[in-house]
Amino acid sequence: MLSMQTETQQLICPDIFRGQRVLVVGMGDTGLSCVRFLHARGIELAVTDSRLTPPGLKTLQEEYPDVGVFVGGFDPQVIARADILLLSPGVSLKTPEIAAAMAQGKTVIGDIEVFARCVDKPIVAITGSNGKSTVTALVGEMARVARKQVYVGGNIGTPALQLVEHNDQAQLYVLELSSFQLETTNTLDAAASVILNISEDHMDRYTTIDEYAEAKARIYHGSGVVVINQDDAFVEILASKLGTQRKVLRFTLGVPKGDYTFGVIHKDGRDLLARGTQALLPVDEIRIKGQHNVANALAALALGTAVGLPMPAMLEALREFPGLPHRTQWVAEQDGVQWFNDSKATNVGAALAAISGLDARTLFVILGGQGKGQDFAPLQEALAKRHCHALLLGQDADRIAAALGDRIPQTRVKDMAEAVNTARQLAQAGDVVLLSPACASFDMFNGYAHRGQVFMQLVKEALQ
Ligand code: UMA
Ligand code: ADP
Repeated sequence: MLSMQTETQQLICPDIFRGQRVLVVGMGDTGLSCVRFLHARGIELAVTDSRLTPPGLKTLQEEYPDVGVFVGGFDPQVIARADILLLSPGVSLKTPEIAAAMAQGKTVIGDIEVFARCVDKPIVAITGSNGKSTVTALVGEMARVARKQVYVGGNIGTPALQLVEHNDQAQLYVLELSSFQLETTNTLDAAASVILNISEDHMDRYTTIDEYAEAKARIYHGSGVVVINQDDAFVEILASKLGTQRKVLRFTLGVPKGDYTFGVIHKDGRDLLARGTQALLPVDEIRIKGQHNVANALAALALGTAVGLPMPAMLEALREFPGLPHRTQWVAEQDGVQWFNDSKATNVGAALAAISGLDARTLFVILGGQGKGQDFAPLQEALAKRHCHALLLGQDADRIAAALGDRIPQTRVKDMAEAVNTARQLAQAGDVVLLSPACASFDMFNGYAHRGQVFMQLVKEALQ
């Protein structure tokens, strides 16, 4: 009986790429999800990765021994045999072999484009330099509280194509989209979309911040509701190019003007989230803390409203959502010193949010790692406004030291253990120790989560 059901179960978009040969480029999580998707539909495919031993290689060879695998570089002859290149987000369109394939007229798309062509349920799409995962998880939570069958994925972790087989029961998809994913997406028509903010990131992949912003602006393609951060001039400029036909909802940390704007109003000495003049929820009842999270909450309310989620369910989710790990996550308190893990702050904009958002007598901030070509000068400005001490580590410690200059007290440390021990010795009651590196972690760790876990473990040991 069960097998009969499986046999008769309809695959979504069974005929996509019928008769065409697809080369999956990249053998990470996205690449594997693409192989699974294509293989289930009987599409002729092969896989390539520039790395010699990409993470998905073993699984691929075990689960799909019939699929051709080409590692250690992109072979033009392998590319020549394909009609379509299904590109993983970690591979830039500027990679010479990929650019050459495009110049020859080959179709180059990403997994989100395939997703967009397949599913027929509303999509909430979220991008921005910072806050994407928080807002994605929050909108997902709001939908769950509203008892919607919701599927959450994309850059937040679960590759989007892993969600498509649920399309029959799905009532809503919530996707976090990176600029990398948006570069290869052409026909997405999200029911609601947002660019949360734009600040420098990935400047090792983009020539200018405008190029990076243009990639993000692709999220607004289509006819759905556009959610705009009124406090971000860059986002306003991008949205102004959309024409006057689109439905727009806005959010601001200021007082909202009109029913189409979410913001903060002040009543009886309290700050309240509001839609226009209508008060919704006291800010201090939102469980995730900091001004940046107030902005995230407002963005989530606007997105949820755009897809018809009931307000009481959305507010309940705001009261309950505890936040995601490694985002300004409270770790410990001892001798009056608070320790926070903000390892997910992989760019300057994110670190600024945590640095400005935490009260402390002296703020000890651990910075450093791979700077991705960013300008670190804004860190000096933010740190100079408060009593602080920077602990610098990793590949770009020298560049950060130069940007902080003599104005900011600083100590160079060789690794995270030394950073934690130094902070332990220097910090006194009323101080805060914050890991908010403003950098990627791959010079010393397997990723931001690994960096955060190592930090939390070291803090635990140091406080014993
Ligand atoms: N790589 C190569 N050669 C290849 C393919 C990849 O060197 O042929 C490198 C990439 O440069 C990158 C790494 O391998 O450094 C991983 O790339 P990938 O495309 O295989 O990544 P996936 O494992 O498929 O994971 C991707 C996202 N990663 C990137 O975009 C780098 C994941 O976001 C996402 O969760 C996943 O798809 C599912 O959608 C992670 C991320 O770091 C969290 N994203 C960046 C960010 O948030 O800043 C954009
Ligand atoms: P993303 O998925 O875009 O990296 P996250 O929600 O994972 O965003 O948060 C990453 C870091 O960015 C957090 O640790 C926090 O310091 C910072 N952050 C979160 N939301 C915002 C925001 N709205 N504006 C600026 N910084 C933010």
